[in-house]
Amino acid sequence: MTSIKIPKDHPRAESLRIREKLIEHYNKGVVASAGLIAHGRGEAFDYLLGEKTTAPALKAIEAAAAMLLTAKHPVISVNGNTAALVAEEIVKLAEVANAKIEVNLFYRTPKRELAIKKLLEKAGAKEVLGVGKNASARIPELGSERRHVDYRGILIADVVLVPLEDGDRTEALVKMGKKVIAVDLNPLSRTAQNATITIVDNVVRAMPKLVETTEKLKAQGLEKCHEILRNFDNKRNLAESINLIKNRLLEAAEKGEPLTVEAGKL
Ligand code: PTJ
Repeated sequence: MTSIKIPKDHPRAESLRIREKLIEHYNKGVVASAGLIAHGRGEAFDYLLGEKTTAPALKAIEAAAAMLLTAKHPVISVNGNTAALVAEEIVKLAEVANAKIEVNLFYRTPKRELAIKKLLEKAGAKEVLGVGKNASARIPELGSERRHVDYRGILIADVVLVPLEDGDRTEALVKMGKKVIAVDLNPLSRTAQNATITIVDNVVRAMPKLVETTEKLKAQGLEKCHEILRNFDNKRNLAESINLIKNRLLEAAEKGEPLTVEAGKL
């Protein structure tokens, strides 16, 4: 696959840059071919949401930061798309929240595991779990390659952050008694609906905000975190995102105009 030079003044420059990043990392063996398709689905939902971090997403980010800070064994699960798009933010978040980083892939191959580990280490990660023999523990009731987990990571985690997920594992992790924080642009997906906290936002916007919020909240102490968690209701928050999409669609239908989005017109 060839890459293109994106004109700075192109109305979709940012969106095209993200696509190029994914293609580049697909060529390097980090992103799965299906990861490119998954991104396209994400883009469609991002368009419906206005390509910006919405008010419900900000609330979910605050709750996610509180959940990470109050966890005993928080783990950030990393797949191909996430590594390609936000490797540095993953490393920063792991530092601030004192969390482990674990590679967990739907399309698991030893080559991809190593390519993702290398990318995370280049971004500053000192330890990357879930690679090779270390992913020898199993998530019960899960048939996919995602069942392979690290006994020092996801297996013993109480809170798992799963950006860009497929629904099965979220359900399995919740059944194991773990709290799951998902980042998913589709508020209707099984992952979004089953997670403990769902951040309905693009991972490229959500992760830097999550790092920033976790840093701020850490300075405010654990009691503040518990208060935020007591006041957060994931189902209500998801309904707010779905309503936001509904209202934008109704408005566009009434005006007979294209939806307006933050990153320029489609
Ligand atoms: O790297 P691997 O092998 O673990 O494979 C990763 C993919 C993404 C291919 C795999 O997990 C997969 O097939 O995922 P799904 O079932 O297509 O689900 C991906 C979800 O992420 C969809 O609901 C998309 O809307 C959403 N999504 C896509 N891009 C983004 C996103 N959510 C947030 N930010 C994005 N940039």
